[in-house]
Amino acid sequence: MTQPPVGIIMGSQSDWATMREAAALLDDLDISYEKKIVSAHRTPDRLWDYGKTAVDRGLQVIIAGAGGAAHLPGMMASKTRVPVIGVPVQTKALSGVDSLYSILQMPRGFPVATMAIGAAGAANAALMAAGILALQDPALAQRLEDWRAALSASIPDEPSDD
Ligand code: RP5
Repeated sequence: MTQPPVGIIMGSQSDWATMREAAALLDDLDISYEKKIVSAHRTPDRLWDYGKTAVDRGLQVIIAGAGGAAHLPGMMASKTRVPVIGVPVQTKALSGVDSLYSILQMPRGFPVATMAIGAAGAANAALMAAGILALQDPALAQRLEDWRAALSASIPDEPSDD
């Protein structure tokens, strides 16, 4: 089996309801991916191994979602040069602002491309990953162009009362 170019990782099973939005969009664009639970706090050795082997395994983009004290994207960015796109998962206690701030303020040298909180952020993470991969893949570039055009075409000119 060939290595998928995208890794979707998340801190907990509870993040999957959000992160499946990224997976669904990658499916729409016919981009293969792997999905794993990798917790910065509960499975730090798994995080270490994932980051350590990411380049050699051929991963090209990592989408990392976490909530609360959301250290997974930043720690992954510290461990691998594979671009990391961070998704702040919406939390009950602080509505995901905690997740956002935990992911966003990386120190100089170790960037995380931070998306919006929640489902929209997860979907946009997939589109960001697609855009990165499309730089080297003309067929994917065309699929992404088509996807964007279809979205634009679906927006009505005027609001309806329905
Ligand atoms: C984080 O803690 C996870 O990313 C998740 O968003 C949050 C809560 O996890 P659970 O208690 O639902 O497993 O590490």
